[in-house]
Amino acid sequence: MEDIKIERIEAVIVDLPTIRPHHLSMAVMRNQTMVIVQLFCSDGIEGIGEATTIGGLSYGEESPEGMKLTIDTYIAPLLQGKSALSINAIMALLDYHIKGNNFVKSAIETALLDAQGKRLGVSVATLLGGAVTKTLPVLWTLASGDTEKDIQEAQTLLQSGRHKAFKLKIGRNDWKTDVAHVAAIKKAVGPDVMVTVDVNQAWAESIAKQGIARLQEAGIDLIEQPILKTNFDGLARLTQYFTVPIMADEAAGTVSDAFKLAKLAAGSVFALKIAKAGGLINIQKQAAIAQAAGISLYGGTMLEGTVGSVASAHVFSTLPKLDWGTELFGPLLLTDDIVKTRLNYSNGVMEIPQGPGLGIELDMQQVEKYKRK
Ligand code: MUC
Ligand code: MG
Repeated sequence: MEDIKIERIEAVIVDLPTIRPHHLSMAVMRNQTMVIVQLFCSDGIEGIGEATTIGGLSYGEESPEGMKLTIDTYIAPLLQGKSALSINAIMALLDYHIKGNNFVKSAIETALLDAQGKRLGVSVATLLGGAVTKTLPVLWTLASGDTEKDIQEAQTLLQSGRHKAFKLKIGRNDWKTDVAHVAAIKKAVGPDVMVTVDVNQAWAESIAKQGIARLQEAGIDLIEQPILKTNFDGLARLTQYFTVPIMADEAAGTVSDAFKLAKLAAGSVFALKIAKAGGLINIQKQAAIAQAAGISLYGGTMLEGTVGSVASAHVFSTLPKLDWGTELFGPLLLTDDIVKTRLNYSNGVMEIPQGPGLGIELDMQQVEKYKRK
């Protein structure tokens, strides 16, 4: 194949309202801000990607505004004129010149994979070795900030069959109040519905020991990131102490984090997210580490819109064992979308688009409508 160059890269900030406020320990979201990347190649093919975080700078170390600036100022000039055909070479070049900034790197890698898939007429999952499934289980996060509203939301979703499992976000209140909130929801949905809890680092280790004991008693299936992400030893202690599985989310950022956690047996499950890992290829590396260490996997989200969720879905679909399913519900939390065809969610699963590349197309009128001016 003759060489094909990257001609230009454009990044826009898109703000979409959420269907209701989404309460996390560190922020309340009323809209979601996505950085949408378009990568134009010399053969006329365009790849798309998404860099999204949660609550400005309250979750990750990259803000939407900073991500756009990084792309415009550093990445676009660096990649202009480079070959679009070796994604590994481009990612190595980015790692050499740009430290960190994994959310942005994930968006660029996604756009390169999308373009390459379109060029070769195959899906991103095929480029990554091939999918083992065309659908993925997707849970829903109850985080309205109100116990009764959460119970109603759960019941409506169970009745419609769209979701069969839930994740609860806690850590904003006194731990006993939070545990009572979780226990009430678990009791309402019953023993057959999987309920997991994400503390988003809010507990000290001593509180976590008391809180997790109560959550375990209440029948909660999985505890996500109870303590500070840097406390790997504490996560190992909790993992060993409790029967209920403990999941590393914020702690399991990069490939190297996954290796260190696996060495310490800190966490019995890893939440994989393309943004934290710096791309889809690194997800497969993290998954290999987890698999070798006997750690289970969960397909996480940075609450991306459709572009980022589909990119995540493609790589998650290549993993032979995703014991805890996924939380790729981001597009459903938004009132509108910026792609031509919205994703299909029903019967507890999402359908992964099967066309070339990501298998989705931006609706430029919608992008224009929600683009930050
Ligand atoms: C997180 O920490 O897991 C994922 C789902 C959700 O509601 O929040 C995110 C962030
Ligand atoms: Mg989490």
